[in-house]
Amino acid sequence: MAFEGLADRLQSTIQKIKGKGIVTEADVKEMMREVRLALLEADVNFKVVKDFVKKVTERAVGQEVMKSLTPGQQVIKVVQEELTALMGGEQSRIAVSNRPPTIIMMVGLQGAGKTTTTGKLANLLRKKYNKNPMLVAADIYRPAAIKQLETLGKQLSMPVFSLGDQVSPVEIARQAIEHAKKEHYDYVLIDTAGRLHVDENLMNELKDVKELSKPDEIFLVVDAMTGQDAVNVAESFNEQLDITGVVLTKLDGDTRGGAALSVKAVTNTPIKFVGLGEKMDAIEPFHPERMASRILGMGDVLTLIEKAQANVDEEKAKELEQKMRTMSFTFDDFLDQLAQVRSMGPLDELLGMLPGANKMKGLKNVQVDEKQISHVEAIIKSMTKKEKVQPEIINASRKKRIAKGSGTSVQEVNRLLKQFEDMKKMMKQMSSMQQKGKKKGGFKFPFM
Ligand SMILES: Nc1nc2c(ncn2[C@@H]2O[C@H](COP(=O)(O)OP(=O)(O)O)[C@@H](O)[C@H]2O)c(=O)[nH]1
Ligand SMILES: [Mg+2]
Repeated sequence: MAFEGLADRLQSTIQKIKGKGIVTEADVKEMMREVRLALLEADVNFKVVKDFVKKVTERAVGQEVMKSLTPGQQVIKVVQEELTALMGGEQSRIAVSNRPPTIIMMVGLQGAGKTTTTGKLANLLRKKYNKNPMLVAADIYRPAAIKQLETLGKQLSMPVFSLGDQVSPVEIARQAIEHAKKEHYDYVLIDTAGRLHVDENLMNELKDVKELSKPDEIFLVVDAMTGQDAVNVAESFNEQLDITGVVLTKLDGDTRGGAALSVKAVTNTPIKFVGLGEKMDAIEPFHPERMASRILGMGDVLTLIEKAQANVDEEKAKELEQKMRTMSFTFDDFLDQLAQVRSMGPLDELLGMLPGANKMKGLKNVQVDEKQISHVEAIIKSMTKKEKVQPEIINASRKKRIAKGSGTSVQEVNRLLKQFEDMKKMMKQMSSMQQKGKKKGGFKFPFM
C-alpha cells in the first residue's frame, strides 16, 4: 500500500500525544522530531519538511492549543491541516475552452504513464463530463507508441488521430486540431513523446507543439514511485513549459509518498489527478484533505462513501454507511452489498480506506479474491436465516451441511466465517473510536 511506512510512523507518533490532557512545548518538539524523520524517510523534499515542521510547531505551541480542551487531539488536527495545505487545495477541474476544442497536452518522461493517462482522462471526460474527446498520437519516436494509443482508443471506442511516425509532432498537432474542429470534437488530448531524462531536444519539440496548439492545459505525468526524482522532473518541466497540473501515477504501488507531499510545495503546481492502476478507470481526482487523513490513519471514508454513491443509489449507500457504523451487519447484508461493493473496486482496496484499517493485522485475511466471490455467494445462500444473523452458532455439522449445499469445502466456509469476523471486528473498532470521540467532546476527527 502506498504511504505505508509514513502512515505507520506518523500514526505511532500520534498515538503518544493523542490522549494527552496537557501538551507542553517539549512534547510538541519531541513529536515534531519524529514527524520530521518520518517525512524525510518517505522521501519528502528536505526544504519542504523543514518548512512544514516549523509551521506545525509554531501553531501547535501557540495559544490555539493551550485553550483547547483536548490538546493532544488539537495537535493532530494541526498536523492534518498543514499536511492538507502542503498538498494544495482541491484542484481536479479540467479546463473548458470557450472556443472548442479544448486542448490538453500530455507531457512527461518515458514510462511515466502519459499514454495510459491520456486514455484515462479521455474516458473520464466522456463518462463524467459527457464530452466527446479525440486522442492524438504525437509520440513518433517509440515504435509501439502509436499502436499503444490506437489500442486504447479501440478499447474505449474513442477516435485516435495519427499520421504515422514520419510526420513531425507539430504538424500532427496542427492537422489534428483542424480535424477536431471540423468533426466537432470538444476535447483534443495530445499524447507526446518522453525521454528517459529531461532533455533539451525534447523540451524544444514540446515547446513547438505548445506554441502551435496553445493548449488550455498542460498536464505533466509523473511516476509517484520515483519519489524525489519526480519532484525534480516536475520542476524542470514546469520551468520550460509552464505546466498547469500534475498527474501522479502508480499510486497503487508502494510509493513512500515523497512526490505527493512535495510536488505542490516545490513547483507550486497542483496535483490534479492520481493514477491508481493500469485499467482505464483507475484515475481519481486528487483530494489533499483525504490523502492527509489517510496518511494519519483517519481513513478515507469520504472517498468510500463517494464511491458507494457513484455506484449504488443514495438510499443504499446511506444504509451501508449506517450498517458499517452501527455494526448491525449480517451475512444477508454482506451478500446484498457484495455485488454493489464489487462494482466500486477491489474489496481489499476499499477496506484499506476505512479508518484504522491499516492498523489491523486481521485485515490481511479479509482479501476477497474476486474469482471466489461466486463461492462466497453460494456459501451464504446455503446458510439458514438464523445462521446468517448469528454466525457463531455455525458448528462443525452445520459447516459440513453448508459446504455440501454450496458445492464448496468446509475450509472455504471456515475462511469466510473468519473473514466476516475480522470485518466485524474492524467495524467495532471504528465504532468505538467514534464513541470515544463523542464522549470527550470538543475535537472530532472528520467523518467519524
Ligand atoms: N500500476 C500502475 N501502472 C501504471 C499507471 N499508469 C501507467 N501505468 C503503467 O506504466 C507503464 C508505462 O505507461 P505508459 O502510459 O506507456 O507511459 P508513457 O511512456 O509515459 O506513455 C505501462 O505499463 C502502464 O500500464 C498507474 O497508475 N498504476
Ligand atoms: Mg507513451
